[in-house]
Amino acid sequence: MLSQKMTDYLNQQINLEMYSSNLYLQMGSWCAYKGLDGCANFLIKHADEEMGHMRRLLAYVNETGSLATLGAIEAPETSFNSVGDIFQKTYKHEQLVTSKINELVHLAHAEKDYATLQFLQWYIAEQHQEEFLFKGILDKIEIIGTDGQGMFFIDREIGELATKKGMEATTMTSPDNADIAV
Ligand code: OFO
Repeated sequence: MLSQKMTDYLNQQINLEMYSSNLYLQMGSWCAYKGLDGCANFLIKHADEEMGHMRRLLAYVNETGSLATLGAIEAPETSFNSVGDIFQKTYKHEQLVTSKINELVHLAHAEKDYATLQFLQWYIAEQHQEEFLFKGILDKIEIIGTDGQGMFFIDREIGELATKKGMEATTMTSPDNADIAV
């Protein structure tokens, strides 16, 4: 059984994961509008993954006998300066998500809530992968550049990552959670 405080924190995380999904979907929409199909595919696929993160939390809260609740979700920004701007923002956003997961972990420790601590292990590993992924994209943008043909290559590279990321996520998923794998 979850404490009220833990229920509230987990519900806030549900909201943040939904916001993450909307943010990446909006970014994907901007890329599609600009003709950057590789970046659009990657970001829209990533938006789906964030919904998976949300559903995993929602299932856990309800399994404990608490009520998972959906609050209002802040609208994401709609215009961006460049692909570099987008991926700097995704990296920064993932760092924020990591800090929120860490807060949940600290609370679970403080409350000796070992079931939630165990549940959160997946998110700790996932956040490591997410930060690694977005930092890698930023490095590619830095190395290749987005001038002239650079943008064409960046878009292709990021489009290819959409497939690779799916493979990584599959191998990270524990058998217990396979039904909600993302
Ligand atoms: Fe992109 O991270 Fe969710 O948890």
